[in-house]
Amino acid sequence: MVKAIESPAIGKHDLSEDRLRWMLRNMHLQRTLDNRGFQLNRQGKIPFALGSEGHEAIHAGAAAAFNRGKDLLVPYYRDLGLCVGIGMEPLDVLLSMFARAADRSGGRQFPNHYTNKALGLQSFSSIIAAHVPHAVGAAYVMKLRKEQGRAVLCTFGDGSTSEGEWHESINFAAIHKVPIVFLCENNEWAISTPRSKQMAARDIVDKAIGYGLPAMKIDGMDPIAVYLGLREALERARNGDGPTLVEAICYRFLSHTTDDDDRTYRSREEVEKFRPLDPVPRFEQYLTDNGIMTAADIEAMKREVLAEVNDVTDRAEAMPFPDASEMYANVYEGTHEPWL
Ligand SMILES: Cc1ncc(C[n+]2csc(CCOP(=O)(O)OP(=O)(O)O)c2C)c(N)n1
Ligand SMILES: [Mg+2]
Repeated sequence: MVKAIESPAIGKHDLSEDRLRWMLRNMHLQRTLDNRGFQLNRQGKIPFALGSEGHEAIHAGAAAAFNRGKDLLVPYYRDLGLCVGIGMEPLDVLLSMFARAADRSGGRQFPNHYTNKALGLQSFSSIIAAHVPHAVGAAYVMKLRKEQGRAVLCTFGDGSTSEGEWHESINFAAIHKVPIVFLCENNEWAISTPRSKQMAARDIVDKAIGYGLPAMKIDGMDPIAVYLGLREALERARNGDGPTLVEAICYRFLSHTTDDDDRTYRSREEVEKFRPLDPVPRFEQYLTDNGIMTAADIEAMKREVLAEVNDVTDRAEAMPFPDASEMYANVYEGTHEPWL
């Protein structure tokens, strides 16, 4: 089954007005935190930052469909908004950027590589698609233990679907019908490699057909469409009906990271062509058109988000770095607890 959800999915959802406002706040929080990372990098205060501008609707919609306290999230580095959306504190984002000792990885993990066991947010690596077999393994454990009502949500970019590990994982998950949803955040680029140089298939959902996996392609610039698609796919997994591949179409508006300059490989015209699809103003328009928020409400929300981000920036910056004596703690020795 390959299917598309019409977008915008407006009027066909069960989300309360409070939940819709929460989604917009999540999107603003993500963008504000992203901007803060780029600012701090340019000020020379942090070595590296990564933006997810253009992915906000995917993150808000997926977070709304995620079942906190039950589901497991195995994300990738561009998922700041999704991690915050399932409950990660903005302070943790800044502690990761500043590499402070109070960071959950002790200030030693790469920025944007979050973890939080209590939230079911599994640590992952930068190696493209290396986390996908881990996610499938976790879902296999859920199946072996006959745990109903739980699922794994595993995300990755379009480029990751060219990796051997991705194909092996999808194949295994489909054969064993493990409770997992594979969410591809298709932003057209893998650093400087456009999708046309990454794969000959027209759509990423096409790859599911060869593995006998249900798939759906959705508008990743519309948080409601993402919520509806993910809710359906996660429910299927939680009910024991196996995995689904969801392809969410979005666009990467910024350079890959602060170490990259996208002007060297793509035109400004291309970036501007996608601007009208920017999920943040598009969703604001929906909320004001439907009388859910006024322009003044949105301005107040943005000010409140900025004040929170300013506060956690100051707090994180004031905290100490890890002590050098901690360098090898939990690397070659130390406590180890299983995840599930
Ligand atoms: C196995 C492997 N090869 C190459 C890299 C270098 N690399 C880091 S991010 C990236 C692009 C991945 O693109 P995509 O999966 O589309 O995710 P996006 O960054 O676009 O969200 C590459 C090639 C890597 N980290 N791991
Ligand atoms: Mg990509």
